[in-house]
Amino acid sequence: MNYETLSASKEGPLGVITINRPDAMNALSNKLVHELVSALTAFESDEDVRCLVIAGSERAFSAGADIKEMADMSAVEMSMSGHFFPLWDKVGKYPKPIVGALSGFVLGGGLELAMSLDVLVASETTQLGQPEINIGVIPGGGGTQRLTRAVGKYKAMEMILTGRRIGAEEAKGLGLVSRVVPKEAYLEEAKKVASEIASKSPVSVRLAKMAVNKAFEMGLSDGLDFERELFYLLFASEDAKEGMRAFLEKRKPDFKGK
Ligand code: CO8
Repeated sequence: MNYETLSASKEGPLGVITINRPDAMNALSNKLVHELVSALTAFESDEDVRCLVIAGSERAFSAGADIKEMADMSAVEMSMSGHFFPLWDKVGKYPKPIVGALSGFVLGGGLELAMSLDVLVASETTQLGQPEINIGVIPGGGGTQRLTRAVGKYKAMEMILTGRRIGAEEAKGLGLVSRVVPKEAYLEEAKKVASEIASKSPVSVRLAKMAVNKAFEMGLSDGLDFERELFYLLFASEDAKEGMRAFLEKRKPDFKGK
């Protein structure tokens, strides 16, 4: 597929999406989010794609929603099906694992996009923030909820109420990114992590992602029950039998996603 605002390509078992609006700091325009969801949907139905990577450029993963586009919009226009808002939840509910390759500005909707992904690799130049307060709005793509769950109430309040950005190392200390690497290496490192995930059973990866995400929605007791049901369910998969047999036979497993 050809897209205007991003590129999407396959690299072995990886689906790689690169956001590409250099003139606007990769701001998330309506078109961009539609194309992003369309690329995600295409990779979802491609059985060869076992893990995705979403990257921007070295200068900006994304500086958030497109302010030029939003400035004159009405609430009604935003909530209608032609706009990306009704589509947005698909990103956070995506079934396959996604590694975010972060560098430069990761702001507003850009940080909300990152926080909808599963593993975040950041270049040491990364700056993360929710600056919406500076333009008279608030995070609208999940920031008040996901940032609070990721870093706790007080840091989230500070970031959201002041709009202040934090650097990659501070973000790592807060558990907001998984790892920080030099700027030359962030994309390769993200692909390395994605390849490692892609080598596992797609069935157990999918259920593991589902179970971890449920931790944000359920109480502990219900969450533990949910996890146990998924654990039992995996014993119906060929991959679980293969994985355990391969361990006992001292060889690498050959996971088929069945
Ligand atoms: N939207 C549109 N254009 C942008 C955006 C943006 N978010 N960010 C940067 N640009 C444009 C600039 O207007 C400028 O364009 P031009 O050359 O035509 O004037 C170009 O990118 C380069 O930007 P700067 O000249 O400002 O570059 P600097 O290096 O001086 O500054 C910053 C970089 C710090 C990133 C600065 O551009 C900035 O503060 N940008 C705005 C960040 C922001 O406020 N983001 C939040 C937006 S609101 C939001 O995200 C709500 C989320 C709602 C949910 C969305 C779910 C998807």
